[in-house]
Amino acid sequence: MSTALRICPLCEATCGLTLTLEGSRVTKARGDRDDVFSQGFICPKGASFAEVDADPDRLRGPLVREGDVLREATWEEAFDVVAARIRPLVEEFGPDAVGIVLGNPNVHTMAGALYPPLLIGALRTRNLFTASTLDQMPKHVSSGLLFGDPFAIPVPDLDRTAHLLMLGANPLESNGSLCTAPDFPGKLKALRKRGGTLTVVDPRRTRTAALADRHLAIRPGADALFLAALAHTLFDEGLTDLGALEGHVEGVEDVRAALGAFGPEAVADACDLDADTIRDVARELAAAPSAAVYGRIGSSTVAHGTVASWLVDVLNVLTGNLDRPGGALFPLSATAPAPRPASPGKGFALGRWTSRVSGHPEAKGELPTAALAEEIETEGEGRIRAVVTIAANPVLSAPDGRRLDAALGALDFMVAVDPYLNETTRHADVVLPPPPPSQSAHFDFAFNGFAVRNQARYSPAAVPLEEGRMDECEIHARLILAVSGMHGAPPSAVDDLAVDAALAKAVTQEHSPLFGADPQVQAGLLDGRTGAERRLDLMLRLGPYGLALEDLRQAPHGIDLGPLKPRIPQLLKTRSGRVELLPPPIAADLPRLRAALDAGRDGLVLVGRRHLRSNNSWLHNVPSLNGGSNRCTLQVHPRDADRLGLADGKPARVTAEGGALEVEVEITDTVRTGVVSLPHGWGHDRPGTRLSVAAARPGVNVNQLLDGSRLDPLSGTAVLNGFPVEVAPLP
Ligand SMILES: Nc1nc2c(c(=O)[nH]1)N[C@H]1C(S)=C(S)[C@@H](COP(=O)(O)OP(=O)(O)OC[C@H]3O[C@@H](n4cnc5c(=O)[nH]c(N)nc54)[C@H](O)[C@@H]3O)O[C@H]1N2
Ligand SMILES: Nc1nc2c(c(=O)[nH]1)N[C@H]1C(S)=C(S)[C@@H](COP(=O)(O)OP(=O)(O)OC[C@H]3O[C@@H](n4cnc5c(=O)[nH]c(N)nc54)[C@H](O)[C@@H]3O)O[C@H]1N2
Ligand code: SF4
Ligand SMILES: [Mo]
Repeated sequence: MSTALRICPLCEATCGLTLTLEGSRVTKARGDRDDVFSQGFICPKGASFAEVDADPDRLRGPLVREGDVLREATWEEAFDVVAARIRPLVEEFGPDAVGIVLGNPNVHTMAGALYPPLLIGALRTRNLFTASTLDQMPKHVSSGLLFGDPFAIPVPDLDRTAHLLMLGANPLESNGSLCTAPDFPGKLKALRKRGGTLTVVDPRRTRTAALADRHLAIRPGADALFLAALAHTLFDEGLTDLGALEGHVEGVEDVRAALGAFGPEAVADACDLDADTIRDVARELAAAPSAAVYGRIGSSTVAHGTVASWLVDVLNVLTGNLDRPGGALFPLSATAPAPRPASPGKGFALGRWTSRVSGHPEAKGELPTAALAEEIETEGEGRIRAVVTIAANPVLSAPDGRRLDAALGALDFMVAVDPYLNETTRHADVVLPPPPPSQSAHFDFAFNGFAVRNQARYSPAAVPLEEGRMDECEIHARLILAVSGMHGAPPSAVDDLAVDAALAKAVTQEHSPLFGADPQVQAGLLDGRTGAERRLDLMLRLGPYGLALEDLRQAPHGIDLGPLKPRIPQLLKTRSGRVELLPPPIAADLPRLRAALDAGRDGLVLVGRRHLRSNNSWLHNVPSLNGGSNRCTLQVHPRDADRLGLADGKPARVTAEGGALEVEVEITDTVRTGVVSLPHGWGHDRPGTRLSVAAARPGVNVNQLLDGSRLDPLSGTAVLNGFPVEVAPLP
């Protein structure tokens, strides 16, 4: 028996795990008490790492389609088929004939961080779809517009803040998002213990809300109105104070004018909150010695998601809490490029191109995932004929899965990089399965950039690659070669190109630690057994802390790089070099928000929820994570149940614009009146999958209720929360 350390890849908290190994098998996982960041914290998902890792339904080798059957194949055969089938489509129909679909686990693997940008670069397709337009794209857009950088996302300073106003997030189940913080629950308890206050805005009385000083059960979709009224009150009562940001912000008076129509009385009814409460929240925010406003999924995947995300940071700015300790700060990760001197940047542009069928503007180079099906189905130049999915299950995670299911089935060619044969990958012609996480090295390229403390940790693979397996980095590299006409070249060529490009740039940048160095010599100095390791080593060397891979190897429990520090004005990349508080695209969207004041509010709306033992669509196949209280039920308030004639434990029919489904009712007053809640990621009842546990308790796909037409227009993000439904008992 031995142990190995591994950062948990199952949510954004990135806890350090200590794995128990018997031979090359993981038998147990516990929290690593010496981890510099997570200090031993673990949740039930992390504790089930061994089971997740050893799931017998994980594919062991590639699959290649022969007629209706996906048969086992060698890696050589599989990549031969990819090259032979995709290249002719690109050559005949151009790069846009290939759609790329990237799912959430890409932010939880080294491969997913390092290679998809190269794949996109190699294919040069504009048909890029990711989980971001089902999730956080509104925040990228608001940050791009405010700060000139879509990745400059401030995170609440959980360990030091005196006041946290949290909207549409339930970290006691999700363990946090766009705020990487192991033991988020403990940090909220510590906030209250040191005399701080927590306000939670959520139409459900979640476990997080139960911990709060104040819970506001807002009407779904109304967060932007509520936040606008808070800002309105700050202006109205002379409570704005930019503090150290003074001189670094433009447009404050424009925001005051733009929000004139959104006083507390004006929004109260739409939010279903009283005006005095809204005023109190604004006053407390202004009076707190330090405060952070933080919004997630419930304020993002809604009709006014970008405006709400913008207002979150407008409030942080107006109260002087942006970029100050105890407020909302910008992390600086060890693999971020070394900071350049403060100077105006290029700004952030939206809508540089539009989608072919519905004319949706691109955001951050992406088109709305909700529009993927129509881009496959609709004849004409630029139609998607082949799809590459990597770690994505859009048949369950995106609106109108049935339509997408049919569209994927009608493609000329599809390749999936995925460990499972599931609702989406069952349509692939080639499936390329990565090894389980114990056999992969890990570094959090993405989440360190959203972490509440700067730190760096590296886990080498805990056990060697099993016979017949291929590392996911190599799968990605070979895939890039196969689709770009370089099939057969060594996969290291992909990493070499990336290293050469990064070095060529760095040596010309005065602020780079390698300014003026000889790129060839530097390339020769890189350390690492794999291309991915060498690239990590290079990014660390080019980064702000002067680290190298060897430093991380020497510190297996991680290196603490200290609390977050102010970064304005250095990080701003707007054209003005300042925070641009009222960006024109936001101003142009405010009339739509104003119209929401008069929208009808009768009828039921649906919101989602997450369970501590869930992970979107893909952990339902692990027995200990499926069952108990983790069930796919429709939560209904007792008064609504009475009115509608619904009974606890009995089936109901839910109908909306995208279709209807039948699901068991759970009566609970944790959900407010006028709102029902159904979790996502369920609906494992399609044929042709290999998910024996999930298929036995399939649940229903909530996203079938949507037809893909409801989007936040600025970000192309699907409205997954707060859409109208009808519910009736089933005889
Ligand atoms: N109604 C509703 N819909 C939602 C949401 C909601 O709140 N409500 N949430 C949305 C959000 S926030 C997100 S992020 C999306 C997620 O949407 P997706 O990313 O499409 O879905 P996931 O369920 O995360 O599945 C990802 C896929 O990755 C595979 N996978 C797991 N581990 C690995 C790995 O190591 N490598 C590779 N290559 N593949 C792997 C899984 O088998 C699965 O097929 O769903 C969105 N959909
Ligand atoms: N256990 C578990 N953890 C996860 C995941 C998982 O599936 N399971 N998924 C991971 C992913 S991909 C992500 S993006 C994060 C998401 O992390 P969170 O953002 O914390 O997501 P949720 O737990 O879904 O919490 C969203 C809350 O928003 C509320 N809500 C819905 N509509 C509205 C609204 O209009 N206004 C307001 N104010 N609230 C609203 C819902 O009731 C819900 O409680 O979690 C990650 N962690
Ligand atoms: S909180 Fe997230 S990262 Fe930590 S053990 Fe649980 S699933 Fe893993
Ligand atoms: Mo997500």
